[in-house]
Amino acid sequence: MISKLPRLYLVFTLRTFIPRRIGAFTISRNSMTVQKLTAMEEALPLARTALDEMGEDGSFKRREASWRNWVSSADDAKFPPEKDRYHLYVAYACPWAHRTMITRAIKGLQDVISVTIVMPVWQRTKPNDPSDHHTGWTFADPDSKPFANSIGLGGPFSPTYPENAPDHFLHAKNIREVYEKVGDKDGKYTVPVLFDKKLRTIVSNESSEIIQMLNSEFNDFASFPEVDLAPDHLQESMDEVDSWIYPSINNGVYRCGFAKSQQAYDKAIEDLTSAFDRVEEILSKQRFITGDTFTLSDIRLFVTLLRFDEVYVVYFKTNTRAVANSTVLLNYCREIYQMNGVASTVNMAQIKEHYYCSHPDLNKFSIIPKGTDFENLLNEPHDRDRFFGPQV
Ligand SMILES: N[C@@H](CCC(=O)N[C@@H](CS)C(=O)NCC(=O)O)C(=O)O
Repeated sequence: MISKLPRLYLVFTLRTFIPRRIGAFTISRNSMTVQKLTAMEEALPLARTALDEMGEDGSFKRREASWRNWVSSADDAKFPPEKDRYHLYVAYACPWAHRTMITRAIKGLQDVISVTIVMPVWQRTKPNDPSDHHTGWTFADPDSKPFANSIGLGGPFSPTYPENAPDHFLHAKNIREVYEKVGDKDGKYTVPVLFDKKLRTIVSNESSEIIQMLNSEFNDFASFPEVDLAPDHLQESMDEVDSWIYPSINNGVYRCGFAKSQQAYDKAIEDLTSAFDRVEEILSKQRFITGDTFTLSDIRLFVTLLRFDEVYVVYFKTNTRAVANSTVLLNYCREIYQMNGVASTVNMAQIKEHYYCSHPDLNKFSIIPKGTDFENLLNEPHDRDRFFGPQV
């Protein structure tokens, strides 16, 4: 049956569980996507990181998340909203995970959905298996010793920080083990993970969907149920801005940083630069990205702008622009940073430690550039009150 499928990328609906690989195809079960593997991908072990996701032209091609269930208050829902049933595994460093932490804070769900924050620097996930070179997110381990990067250089990095915790629930050593304990067959061990403590399984590992669930499905328990970050009347505008901000800015910085050909980088930086200018232009005329209301689309944009100057400009070579050079974008970031609970979700030290120290291919000795303390700029008063509109 598979041999009759068209040769390139295919999308079709699968209702039943299907193993990860059939011939030259990979099937991610819950996203229901079938993709033809490149020869390079076929040679790779099952466990893989984003750095392995390359097109034949050297461009970064992010694979879709594989766990795509929804928390829902529908009568027959498998995952109904409940207090203290769901858990988030996140990293301070990860912009996609950061979306979920900000949404949780702004809705006031801290007492409803528990969180574990993984350690910033990726480590070997099967250190006792010489044939397994996968590196990924690990939990804090107070009994472990300081370590170097995955090729034995840089550091020493601490195996524990006060903000990070061991996995008290599943007792996994790393995020890969969480996926393995629930029978994952996809082999990409990403955060954020929305975990169901009752059914002991992953609900979703797709941040764009988790933030929608946090916004709308937990209002019976939220401290701020009246805050709607995705009002119906703005849905179309949100989809429109997300549709170009995601590929050119959110994922655009990764397309720049993970490019393995000049041509791929040139295309990515051109897209990023023009989208950055477009965002600046929009926000010079209105308070938020879809108008006068703060929405999930602002959260999605903010997490990339927050990391832009300290990380992406240097590490991902996105040096055509800087947020600190834009009065408009700096003030936009200030306003969001100063919203209820948002600053407590930001840990710039861990953001920098993660990026600069987790990919020895890009920074062999894991040197962390000093930077100019971008986060401190965000404590200054903002000027966004010049636009009318409700504040969160
Ligand atoms: N589509 C996912 C992407 C998540 C993602 O790529 N997370 C990165 C951290 S920023 C990760 O965990 N990467 C692990 C890896 O590449 O192995 C989402 O938005 O939730």
